[in-house]
Amino acid sequence: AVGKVENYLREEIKKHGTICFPLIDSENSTNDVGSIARKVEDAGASAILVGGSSAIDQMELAKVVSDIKGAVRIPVILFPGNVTGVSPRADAILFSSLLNSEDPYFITGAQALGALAVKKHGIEPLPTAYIIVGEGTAAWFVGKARGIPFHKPNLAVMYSLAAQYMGMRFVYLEAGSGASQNVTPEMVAAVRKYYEGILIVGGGIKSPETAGQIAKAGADVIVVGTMIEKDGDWQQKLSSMVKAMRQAH
Ligand code: 1GP
Repeated sequence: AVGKVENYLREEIKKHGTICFPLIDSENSTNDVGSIARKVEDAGASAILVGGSSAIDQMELAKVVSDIKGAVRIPVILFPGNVTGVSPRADAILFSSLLNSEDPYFITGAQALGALAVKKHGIEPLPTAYIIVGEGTAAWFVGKARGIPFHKPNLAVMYSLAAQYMGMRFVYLEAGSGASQNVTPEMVAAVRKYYEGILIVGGGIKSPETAGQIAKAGADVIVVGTMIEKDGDWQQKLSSMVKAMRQAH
């Protein structure tokens, strides 16, 4: 069933066209994660993703989630790289299957191991097909993905439509954190034409121009990670990116 967070996200998308999920990495973040969260909320974020591809320290992750929850009103959504990414106080989780992994662990194994913890903590699961595009990033390497070539949008369409037919209400086209190339607007547009769910796009997006193009191509959600905390005026830049996403519609 569709839960509270998902309904809220659907409303936000209806209102703004494309919304932004800044990603806060529980491992690389500074001590004052609360103030960063407040800044991204002020910049216009609709929710905050908390992740880390190797979330080693679950106590640290729990504290990061807790600090963010105490600082903002927007939902905190877990973006786990493994079972260790499940944390009690989050509002929701991108309950993801890495569809183009070559290792069943990342398709159904980790999911089975983590499912009861999600239930126990009352975290809302957002059924997500995680699809990795390109090669050479940490997500690609750790997830043993057979990355979809950037110039083969049809392959992304095939996976996305399969995800829809399997009941997944979210598709996340992921170029990988810090990717030198982002998912192309052409690929986003091709998937948009067929996939009837919430389309998330991320990896290597760090300018208002790119954010605008991807929003225009039909992304519902754009994830921005690496850019946060990068330079002195990142907050200003993030808010320009959010504006560009909204103006694309
Ligand atoms: C990574 O898509 C996200 O999972 C964000 O990527 O860090 O490159 O913004 P960046």
